[in-house]
Amino acid sequence: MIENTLVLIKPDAFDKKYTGRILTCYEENGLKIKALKLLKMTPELAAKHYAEHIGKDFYDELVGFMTSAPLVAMVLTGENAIAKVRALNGATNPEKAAAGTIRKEYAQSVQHNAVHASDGLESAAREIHIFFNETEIFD
Ligand code: RTP
Ligand code: MG
Repeated sequence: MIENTLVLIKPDAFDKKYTGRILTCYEENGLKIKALKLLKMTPELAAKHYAEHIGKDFYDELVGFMTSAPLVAMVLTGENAIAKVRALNGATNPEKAAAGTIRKEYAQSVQHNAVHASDGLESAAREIHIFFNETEIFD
């Protein structure tokens, strides 16, 4: 099934100039960019995007980090894009991420872990529309 997914290159990886290498990884694995922008998250945007994590012990630190500096937001599309991108990203904690995954290569810690990707069809549809309107998404 062709799916769309919302991907963020988080402030740590953007600041370290890993954007090009991360985009190349996605493109070389059959994914296509449908939308792309640079932005700084606000606490309000973070609360929408991370609604499922509000109240967890890591939430305040997560929002502090995600709002600290610019990040890259994109919509990727392709066959099984949601699972494919999460496999390319690797485990949340880079210490547990498999060799060759983006988090193994480019992440420092469970918090500063380089990338985000939607975890299902419902979250993908919800997250895409937090960051992009229809005029910014191309086929
Ligand atoms: P993501 O949403 O970023 O693609 O990653 P994920 O599904 O693998 O991780 P999730 O459980 O959704 O957590 C969202 C982000 O919160 C930070 N986090 N910190 N124990 C902790 O300190 C902790 N747990 C999660 C990470 O930045 C994670 O990507
Ligand atoms: Mg998640």
